[in-house]
Amino acid sequence: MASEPVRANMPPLSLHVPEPKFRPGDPVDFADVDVPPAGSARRPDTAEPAGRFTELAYTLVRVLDEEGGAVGPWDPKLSPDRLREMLRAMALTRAFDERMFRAQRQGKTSFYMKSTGEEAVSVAAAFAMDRDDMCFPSYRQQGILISRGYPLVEMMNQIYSNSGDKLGGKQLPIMYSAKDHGFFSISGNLATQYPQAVGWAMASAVKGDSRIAATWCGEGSTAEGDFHSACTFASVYRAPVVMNVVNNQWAISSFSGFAGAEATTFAARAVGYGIAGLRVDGNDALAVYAATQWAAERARTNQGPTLIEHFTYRAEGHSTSDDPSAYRSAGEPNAWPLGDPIRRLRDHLIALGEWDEERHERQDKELAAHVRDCQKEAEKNGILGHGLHQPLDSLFDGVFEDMPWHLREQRQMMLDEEEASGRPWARK
Ligand SMILES: Cc1ncc(C[n+]2csc(CCOP(=O)(O)OP(=O)(O)O)c2C)c(N)n1
Ligand SMILES: [Mg+2]
Repeated sequence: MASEPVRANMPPLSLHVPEPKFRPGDPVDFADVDVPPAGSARRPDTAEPAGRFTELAYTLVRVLDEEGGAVGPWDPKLSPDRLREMLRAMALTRAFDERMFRAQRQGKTSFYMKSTGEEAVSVAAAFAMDRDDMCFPSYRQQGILISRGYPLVEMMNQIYSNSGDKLGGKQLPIMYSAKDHGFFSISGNLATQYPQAVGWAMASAVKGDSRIAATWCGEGSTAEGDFHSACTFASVYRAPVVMNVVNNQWAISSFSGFAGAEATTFAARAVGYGIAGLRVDGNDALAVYAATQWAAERARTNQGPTLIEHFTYRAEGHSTSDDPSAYRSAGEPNAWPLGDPIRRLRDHLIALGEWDEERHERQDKELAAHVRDCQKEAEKNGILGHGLHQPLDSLFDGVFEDMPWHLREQRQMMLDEEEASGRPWARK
């Protein structure tokens, strides 16, 4: 019910409710997306005060140009071997995603999340950081684990929650945890990894260690309070941390406007906190590598945190539970002006004379076969709903060092009921 206006001579107040530009069926034109030329952003010294390069929060650091060249001051000048390794890790991430997506459709797991189109964001960052730096990822940075050589079979065991799952079937599929690979347990609660990463980085400094932390969240997650408290702590104590915002334009069915993208960039959040801010072409593996390397050096030399916005596009659904055709135009993924990260790195290597299409195709086939072999191996430990689960009484393990009496009681009740029901999986 509308209330009586207090000031009859004033227009009524109203709110701006963001609306995405394109909905299902709309033709897509991204002409108003500002894409500055590759090589045009300046590269400040890593010791420069953040306030001196605020323009870098509003442009795009880009290295790969439209002809497959690598240009400008951010070119990390990687060897062809290193470029090929990075290309392989990105292609392997995509092959893994394809296979696991299909496994979900075949009913072998309840859930999967792809990172299609965003492989550069995780893989190039993993290549630029040191192996012992600690990563606090969101659920879309499987490329870090893959780049660090974590066994695919272990990832699959977790996805299947089978008897080989090191996490004991206690985590949602894809929420890996691999301490020995510097990969912090993924949490489903958005942005919790941000304060955790800053806290870990502060602890590393307090202990006089030289390891830094890095964290990732989606652009939608920057609307969470945790993102902002993490930025405050990181800024105040100059924590040695690299904070990444993966702006893939969508947060399930909410477009980036609901997290503030209509008014400013996500990298510009850094300006208000007095943190170094970089806005990077997230589909340009060399730009992601260079920005991460720059931010890591800044952190390691006690110059403080960096907030990096990776401007990219979520090429497919949010997860296997999502259907993007219900809320966005099918034309968007192909019209996205920053292209595909794997194709762009491939074209660069081809332009250098260090790769060719035939080798690329052969590699794709090899990787698909490798993933298939790993899948067969993992399925020996079981899939969703087909025996070979974690023992039922392990449900209560791994939480308390000494199980409290009431949990011991509950555990016994469960086992007694299972025994009485005669269900086969009551037995180990
Ligand atoms: C605190 C919290 N709120 C809501 C959700 C439900 N949720 C899961 S993913 C997601 C979208 C996140 O989007 P974004 O941060 O842009 O990351 P992206 O999925 O695009 O990588 C939402 C709303 C959640 N998991 N946690
Ligand atoms: Mg998003």
